Amino acid sequence: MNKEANEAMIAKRVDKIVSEARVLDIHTHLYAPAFGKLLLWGIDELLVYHYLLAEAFRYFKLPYDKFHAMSKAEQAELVWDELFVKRSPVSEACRGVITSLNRLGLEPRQKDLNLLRKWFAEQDTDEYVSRCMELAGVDSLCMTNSPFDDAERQVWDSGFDGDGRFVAALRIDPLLVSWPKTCEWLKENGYDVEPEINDKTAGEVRRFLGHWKDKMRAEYVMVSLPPDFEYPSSTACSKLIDAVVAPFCAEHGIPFALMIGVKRGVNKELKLAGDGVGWSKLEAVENLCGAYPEVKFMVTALSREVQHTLCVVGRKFRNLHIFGCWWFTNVPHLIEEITRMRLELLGTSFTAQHSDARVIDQIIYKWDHSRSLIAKVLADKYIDLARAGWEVSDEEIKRDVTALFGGEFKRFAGGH
Ligand code: HDL
Ligand code: ZN
Repeated sequence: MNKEANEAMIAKRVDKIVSEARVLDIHTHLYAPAFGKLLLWGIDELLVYHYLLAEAFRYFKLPYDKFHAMSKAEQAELVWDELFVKRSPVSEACRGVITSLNRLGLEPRQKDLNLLRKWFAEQDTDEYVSRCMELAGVDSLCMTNSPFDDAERQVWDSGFDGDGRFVAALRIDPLLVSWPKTCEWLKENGYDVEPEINDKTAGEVRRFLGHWKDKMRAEYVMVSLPPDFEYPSSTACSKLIDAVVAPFCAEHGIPFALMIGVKRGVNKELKLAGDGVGWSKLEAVENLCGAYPEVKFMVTALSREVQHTLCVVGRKFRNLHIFGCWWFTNVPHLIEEITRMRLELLGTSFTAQHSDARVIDQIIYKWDHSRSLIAKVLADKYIDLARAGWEVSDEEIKRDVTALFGGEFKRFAGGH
């Protein structure tokens, strides 16, 4: 077979293997069906996703609070009109809605949303969740579980039959980024803490983490941090990492995930859609990984500009697992750029993507779009290998893709 034909064949093989690969989605905002209304799905939820609201508000003239006072169906109509009827849905979040509808067998160019609503209303929740996971090729996914969320805490306190496909992740942002306020909250919830982070307080906060880790059977602890996150520093965040989170994760052998670079509330009028990005220093990650070689750190960064630095830090510390193209980097040209950079600097020792889905139907598009990009980059790398004299087998491609789609995370988190 000549060189061109062989390389075309490699790309074809990679495409097939990647499209069929099973996924562990290691970060989402989805909930198991037992969480009831907390699990979001259907056309209105797809259209009022905060990614689309940010884009639609660029055309809206109405006051923010007037929009927020509307029903989800009314909001969805306005979003559909501005982003899908008046203009081509070329943005990643808009194209995502089209991909998901299309893969579900629905006509995306449906002018009448009520016909789509009628179809979604006829779906059985459990069956629909399974269908979305099957279409997305997602075997299991990690939720984002916050004991600070009243609605969610009620579900945990009332108890429910777990669904093995939905893995818990203990989210602790209020603890680390709003300590004085959270110290009060902990006191009101039965923990003998005080603002000074002394041994007694640290012990009580570790007890709080232990209670929720056990109740949720959480597989890792997660926090999102601002661009100016510094470690070590005199902040409560830094002191709580030292006194509470790092020793807790070391003791329980579970990873500590840091999502770095989010500027919360850049435009508070946009609510969930109002967060922005800042260039984040990564010395904090170097210092953490170096200070706690026994702790497993997972890190993703929000700004494009620091992705290369993050890869280099990953080369320095084997207790650092880099994951996903988070939020504003979850767009085709950056997924391709970041995945290529990571393969070239880290081999397959990272998790290529997570969906960050908030609406279960989204996992269909988020994984469809990412698979085709990851396949393209992987094919390039295998073709480079072939040109260097190394032909990969289908088994080896499957092994590598399994690693990138959750297998490497399992190895890293499991410690084996
Ligand atoms: O902090 C996070 O986990 C982020 O992913 C935010 O939830 C953000 O709103 C989001 O959904 N990004 O995709
Ligand atoms: Zn998220």
